[in-house]
Amino acid sequence: MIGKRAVVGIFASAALLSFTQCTVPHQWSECYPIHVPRLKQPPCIDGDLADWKDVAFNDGVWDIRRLQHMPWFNPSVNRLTDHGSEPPPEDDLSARYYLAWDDDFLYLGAEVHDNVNDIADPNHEPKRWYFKDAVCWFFEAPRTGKSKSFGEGNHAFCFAIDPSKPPWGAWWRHGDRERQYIESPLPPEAVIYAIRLNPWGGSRGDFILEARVRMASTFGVASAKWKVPKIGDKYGLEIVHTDPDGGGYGGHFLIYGMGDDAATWGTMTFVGPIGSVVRKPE
Ligand SMILES: [Ca+2]
Ligand SMILES: [Ca+2]
Ligand SMILES: [Ca+2]
Repeated sequence: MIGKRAVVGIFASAALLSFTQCTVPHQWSECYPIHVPRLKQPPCIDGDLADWKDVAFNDGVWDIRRLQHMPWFNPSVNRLTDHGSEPPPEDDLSARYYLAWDDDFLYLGAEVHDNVNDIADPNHEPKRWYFKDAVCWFFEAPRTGKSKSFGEGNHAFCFAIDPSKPPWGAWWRHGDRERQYIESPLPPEAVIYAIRLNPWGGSRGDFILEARVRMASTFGVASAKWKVPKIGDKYGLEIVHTDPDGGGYGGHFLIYGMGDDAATWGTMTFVGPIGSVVRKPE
């Protein structure tokens, strides 16, 4: 017979195990499920997410206050820069990120409140998206969970928030069998994207980013083993959002992961279409 003390002990152990899994690097991804819906209709890439955001993955607003409570939070990496005339941290940067898919494309979206649009980089190089305002989605395609810094199967699709769309504006970092890092613009056949600055009329730093990336032209080119995803497949996911706001090496949000090690990233699952949130009639 199991006594009351033993039952309490079992529940305490289960709670401790669950708590541990949710807080230890490399083990938290199951605690933060990312279910990415398939779209029934391809959206128009025009800088307005209204045609798909209600049926995409979105887990609410991210700002530094929320990030502080995440198990992957590292204050030396997840940080915003104070130039002396900054608004409160939550007004320095906050964003919603959207993700969806179909047989051909990943659809990426962001609605961002930022106080300053900053794409001026005194030491500009095409690959230095992380010295500018930029949103970057890191994928491990497919998910292996093996610890490594970066390499085959890892892809980052990075968008500098420059509405003039320079040749380096949509960037692709990836690895293959021989090379850990390959840095190049996303090929024109692989990407369409749109940026709208100040979409709500409140700040010239606010923006909407809408993009689609062709999987066969990126994942499929880098690895002969890659296959078109199907419902139930899993990829690794991390979002890196950089916000220098006039400084040198600026601020970052790292979401679902701790950097270039794919084993620290979240796990996204490809799921079927979802419906919009239904509000209760009055
Ligand atoms: Ca649209
Ligand atoms: Ca900012
Ligand atoms: Ca900014």
